Amino acid sequence: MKRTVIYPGSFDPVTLGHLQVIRRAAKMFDKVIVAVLINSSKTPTFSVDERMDLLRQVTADLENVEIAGFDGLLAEYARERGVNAIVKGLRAVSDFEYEFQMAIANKKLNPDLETIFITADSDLMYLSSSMVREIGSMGGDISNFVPECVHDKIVGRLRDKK
Ligand code: COD
Repeated sequence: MKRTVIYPGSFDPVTLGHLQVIRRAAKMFDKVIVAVLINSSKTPTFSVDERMDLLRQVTADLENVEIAGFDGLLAEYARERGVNAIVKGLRAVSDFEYEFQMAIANKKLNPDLETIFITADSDLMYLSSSMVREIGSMGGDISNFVPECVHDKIVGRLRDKK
């Protein structure tokens, strides 16, 4: 049986932390669907198309990774796609409570759905998209935080947004 997982998130924009979680998941599973939330209550800095485009570029070498968009409940999307496991990234303890709550809620909404947690390396543990947006929009150096191949695109967009 083919083992497929969904890695959902905002990816606004994709960071080296996200990329490490994707790479680790791609080694463990036959297929990884990276699913970008479309209907977020947060106002995104990058459009869904831009976020998906950046994700496609940084995962171009990974044959078993698909980039998709999803709307509504993750538990429903997983059911629609016939997938019974989702991958989440865990950073510091601060992520734990929120992620734990979501794992329980998702399991209640879809009892077949398991949540699997993957950590990034300790040097990427502090990294978040919001930090990248803030540093980048103030002209700081984000080259240690985002994949090299999309660095200039992200810097350009953050500058335009200012
Ligand atoms: N190291 C390790 N993991 C990381 C790092 C890092 N440096 N940075 C981010 N991550 C992990 C996050 O912990 C998260 O698991 C994932 O990567 C994505 O992160 P973000 O910030 O891009 O995305 P979020 O956390 O805003 O995504 C939230 C979801 C879209 C998953 C959530 O809102 C959702 O499922 N929404 C759909 C509606 C729904 O079903 N709601 C009910 C949920 S119970």
